[in-house]
Amino acid sequence: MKIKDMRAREVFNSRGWPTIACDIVLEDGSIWTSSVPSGLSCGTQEAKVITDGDERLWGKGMRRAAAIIEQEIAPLLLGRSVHAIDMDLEIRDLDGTLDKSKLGAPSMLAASMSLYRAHAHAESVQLYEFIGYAMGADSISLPFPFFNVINGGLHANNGLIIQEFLVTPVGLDSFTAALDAGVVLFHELGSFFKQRAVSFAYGEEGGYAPVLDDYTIALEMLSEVIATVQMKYGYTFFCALDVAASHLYDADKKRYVLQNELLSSADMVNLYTQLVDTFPICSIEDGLHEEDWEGWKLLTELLHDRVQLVGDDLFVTNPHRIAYGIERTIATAALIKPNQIGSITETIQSIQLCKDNGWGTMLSHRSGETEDTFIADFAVGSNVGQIKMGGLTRGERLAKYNRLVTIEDYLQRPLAE
Ligand code: 2PG
Ligand code: MG
Repeated sequence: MKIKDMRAREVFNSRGWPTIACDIVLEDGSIWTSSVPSGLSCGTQEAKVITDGDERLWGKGMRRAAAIIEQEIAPLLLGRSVHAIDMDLEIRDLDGTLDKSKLGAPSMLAASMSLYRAHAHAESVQLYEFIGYAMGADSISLPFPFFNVINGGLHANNGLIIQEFLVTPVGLDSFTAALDAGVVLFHELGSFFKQRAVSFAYGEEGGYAPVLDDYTIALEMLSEVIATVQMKYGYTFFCALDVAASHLYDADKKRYVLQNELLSSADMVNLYTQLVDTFPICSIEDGLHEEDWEGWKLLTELLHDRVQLVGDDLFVTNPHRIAYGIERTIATAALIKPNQIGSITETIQSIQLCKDNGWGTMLSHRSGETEDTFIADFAVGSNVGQIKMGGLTRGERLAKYNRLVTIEDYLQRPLAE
């Protein structure tokens, strides 16, 4: 089926900052729209974003990015039969840079997502099925969710230096059951904060942002609520952390700054060992700075068989950086964010690389999200295994949880042909 038209426009993300949406119009008149998220605690090696840089909206406008889609990407694709993978790679070649600085990651990714949607439609399959075919998967599966129930770091201004305190239920037989358990824990945690007179707002990712200035206290409270939920409802949870440690590193002092302490990489590894000894932690993301490869090596040596060690800013979904980590046995899993690399096809390659080497993969939203639910389908089709999509408030987060519930329903009760 041929591509008849391609449009793009500036829209706004969950933080009220500009981003872009792209439509692909097929010859049957169907319109396939995608919009891209943006991060706040970004890795420096992420693919580049092109902003307007003029007076409007403090230079953050995305009209230039929209024009790039209409004026540079569209001429390559218009009038041709939609083919997501081939076209994605052609867009990458059109950009021709390593960091996507010519066309910009948002323009390239918005086009890429719409191409996948349009191609799925042309094949008369659901997006998650199409991604499964694109990856040559024998079967597809729902991911294990990690709920970001306490927000800190750059995602909240509450004094907590650790960015994300996540929980994941274990031993449940469906995504819907896991979501149920997450909802129970989320509301029990809210009641707990109210009972203890801990005032809270909601953070950027829809979790609680309690006014606490000590991450140990946050972990103690979370563990207490996990124990209560286990006793009252029979659900078992593990915790996970995204420390986002690049943002704790003071380059002048060459130390990590944690609650007024100055810590070396080895001190940080000691700290994680103590935390893992004390709390039910199963996964730590970005425990160290994105260029602290030596520290990461030590962290991996000491903790690889006790917790999953996830690289986010460290790998930025880039197959070259992931391959470097795999060769040197640094980390045991990669966080996967399509907008860090700028196309769905390259994101698939990164997932594949991890899988081929026995690594874990966790698909991730960004803190500045839109209502787009692409990552829900992507998680299923790519068998990514794990996903984080925020807490259990805010429509842009719940849209993704709800899409996964819908996909699970379609898989359990197939739609009539
Ligand atoms: C992270 C992400 C998503 P941001 O660090 O993992 O949770 O945050 O989108 O702000 O980079
Ligand atoms: Mg992260």
